[in-house]
Amino acid sequence: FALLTGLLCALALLPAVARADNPIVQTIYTADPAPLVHDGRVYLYTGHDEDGSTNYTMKEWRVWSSADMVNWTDHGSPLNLASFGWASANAWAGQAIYRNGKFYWYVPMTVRATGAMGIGVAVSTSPTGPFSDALGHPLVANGEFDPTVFVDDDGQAYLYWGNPHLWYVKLNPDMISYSGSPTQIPLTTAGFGTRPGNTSRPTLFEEGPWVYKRNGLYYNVFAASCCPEFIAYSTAPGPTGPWTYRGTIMPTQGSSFTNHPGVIDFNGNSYFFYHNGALPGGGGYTRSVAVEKFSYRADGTFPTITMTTT
Ligand code: FUB
Repeated sequence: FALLTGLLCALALLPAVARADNPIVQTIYTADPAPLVHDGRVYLYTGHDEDGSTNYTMKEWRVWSSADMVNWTDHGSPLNLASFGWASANAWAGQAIYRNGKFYWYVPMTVRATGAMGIGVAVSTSPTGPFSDALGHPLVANGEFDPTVFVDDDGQAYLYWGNPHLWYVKLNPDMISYSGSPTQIPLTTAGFGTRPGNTSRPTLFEEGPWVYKRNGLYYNVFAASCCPEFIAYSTAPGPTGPWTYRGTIMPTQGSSFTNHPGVIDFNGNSYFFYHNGALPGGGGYTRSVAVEKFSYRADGTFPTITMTTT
């Protein structure tokens, strides 16, 4: 009995480590994966589908991490709506990035004063937090959401976001202010594909951009069409375009009508993160983050990636 008690006490002191295939998180419903590679680990920032209600009950973000893409540590929720005094609801899809010794986490929420979506930025010296509101007000607030952040090789940082439009702004080196005004990226069918039968939104771009650079080519991976969404991508010779539509990465599959991409290279492999409704009770408001290992083709294009659905 003493041995068993000792073992249980020792286990209680360890961080929570879950061994998972897909979905990565099997204890709660999670959505909107945003992976970050830092110092030999993958940090996975997610949203939390809290009660399955059809209006999204999402009040916090969560962090998980792994050194091997198999065993994941649960770091809890180091950021939530209450961290932002100006926000009232909708802790939706964000992304975190490391720069100059700090972690900056860009997250969209409803702005209480206007009832429209805005994007805040939280800061921490640790990838697992605690994070706090860096500004006390939204960084940008034009009613649109789903930020992605990217620092180019020349040190210029960009924040992109949007639904129904696609916006970008150049961030200052402090990562919590910007120069110039938010600018719309033209949503042309050459750049973002053609949405069949929809004249109000002629291109496939719906939401959830994920912008990065690989081998000199700029990628914008995004949730396409609605609904259900699939994941598609465009490429460009520069961070602001001109974008060329390159096709589908992950077709519509499973019981979630949304999907949301995150792409990284880690330890010599490429990984595509997404969400679906694969947990028991899963669906459009009870989602789960998942990941697939993939290889780019020699010319830098994506293969078709299918979901793990069981
Ligand atoms: O999770 C809430 C919203 O659903 C996200 O902001 C979108 O990307 C979609 O996944």
